[in-house]
Amino acid sequence: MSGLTVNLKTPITGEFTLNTGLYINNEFVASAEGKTLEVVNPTTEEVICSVHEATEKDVDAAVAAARKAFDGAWRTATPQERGICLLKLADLAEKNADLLAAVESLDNGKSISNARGDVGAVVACLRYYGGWADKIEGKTIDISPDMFHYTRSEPLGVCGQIIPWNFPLLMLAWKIGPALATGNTVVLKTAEQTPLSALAFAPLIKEAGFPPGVLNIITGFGKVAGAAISSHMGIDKVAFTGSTAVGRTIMKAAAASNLKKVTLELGGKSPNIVFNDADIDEAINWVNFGIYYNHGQCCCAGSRIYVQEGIYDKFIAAFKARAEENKVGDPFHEETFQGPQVSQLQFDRIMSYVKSGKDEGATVVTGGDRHGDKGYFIQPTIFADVRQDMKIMQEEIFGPVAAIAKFKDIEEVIALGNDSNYGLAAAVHTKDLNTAIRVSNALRAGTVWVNCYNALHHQLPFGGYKESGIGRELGEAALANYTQNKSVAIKLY
Ligand code: TXE
Repeated sequence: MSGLTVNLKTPITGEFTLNTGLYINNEFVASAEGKTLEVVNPTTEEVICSVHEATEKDVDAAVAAARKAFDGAWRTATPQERGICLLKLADLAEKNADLLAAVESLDNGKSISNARGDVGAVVACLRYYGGWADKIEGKTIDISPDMFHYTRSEPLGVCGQIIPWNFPLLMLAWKIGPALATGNTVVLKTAEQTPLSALAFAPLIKEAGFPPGVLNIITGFGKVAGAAISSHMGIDKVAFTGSTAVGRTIMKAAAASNLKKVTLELGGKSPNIVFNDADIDEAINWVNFGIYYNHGQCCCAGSRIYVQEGIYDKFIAAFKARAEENKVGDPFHEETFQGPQVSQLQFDRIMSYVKSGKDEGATVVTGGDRHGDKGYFIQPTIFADVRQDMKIMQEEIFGPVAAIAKFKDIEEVIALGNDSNYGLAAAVHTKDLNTAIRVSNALRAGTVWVNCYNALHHQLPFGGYKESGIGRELGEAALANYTQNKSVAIKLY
């Protein structure tokens, strides 16, 4: 493939031209080996276009560009200048919101209303970190009248960032925001399933005033470009969002190469707990949103639903009615809530979990099948009476499949909630403040929501306990992932 652009069309944008090359040094270039990868529309199962596929040589080129920028223009930029670039990037993303959202829906299959929400969150995240750029401070530490001690919060260097397909543009923003605000340079690899929104975003980087090489975006496969990033000797830090299995591989590669710093945001199997005294209509809305938002493709999806015995039957009947109202279909229809799953592979994985739920004897309350006969659509599915040892209660399904079980009391549900290798998120629905606080404190999860779900915000740290990850995204906490402390000790004469 020699071309570096393709003409595409969506119902929102009409025809537009998209760059398909690798974005290195503020320009689109062809992959060194001329390889490409096909991008499939999950709604139609048809190929949208091909984009350039980065291999090891391209990773080397991107790392060289990022290193040059780190040692040069980005190092000499003032913190305020870094912040201004990020703020401009946020403005440009906002200006191009329709295009970015439409490309996201086309490529990922998420409903256009969700895609617009994602772009809004991208803008907010970039602005937030733009504001942080000139507030990264050190300390003076008084030890002796004959010495002067201070610390500096310095960038790590060249950061490799590997992101998944469930929130392609939002994960990009979560990753680049804190990295660039703190003075690092970046080589970011998109997921092979969903490279297009990052390609639509990339030209904004130069327009925002970032010097060449500060932010490089490459498209490619995990086992090739992703592996080259995690084992690269010229990369100082790798940040990853994706499966726990690949997270382990990346950590091993980091250890075996140059001991680059590692942060991981991995899978989850988050408990969503509904007590007898909860406002049942509210709880059902949040439980529905917790599991079916983004088609269940959320690391923090509330996929284990524990309902107290006094309201169990009533809850299941009402939740069934609510889930059946979710509009499944064409992501470009304004009223659509749930589009297709991202790929054939994910569709097959989810359907095999649905089969296992049926085989292990859980009760199908609704759904349990594909939706329609074209595209990777799956019916919103509810399993009730799910035993704790069933696969669908233990493993991350990453699809629109809810597993529900009954519990008696607070001690039992805390034990059930914590009975998982994961610890990303959890939620509690109750009107009793004591119950809410006791359960929130006892659950081993990085985030707990009370009487709501998926209430993420760029100001709040987000990340996992246990096998759900290392480090925190968002908020002030994410800055620590991208800085290192230097102590300077000065002898006074
Ligand atoms: O993820 P992968 P997959 C979970 C979810 C899902 C499962 C599998 O349960 O069903 O993972 O999804 C890159 N070295 N999550 O297979 O493979 C890859 O190119 C370096 C949770 O799609 O982890 C992509 O950019 N990189 C999740 C990214 O890793 C590698 C989001 C994610 O892909 C690599 C997505 C390698 N050896 C899936 N292999 C969340 N936490 O939100 C792959 N990659």
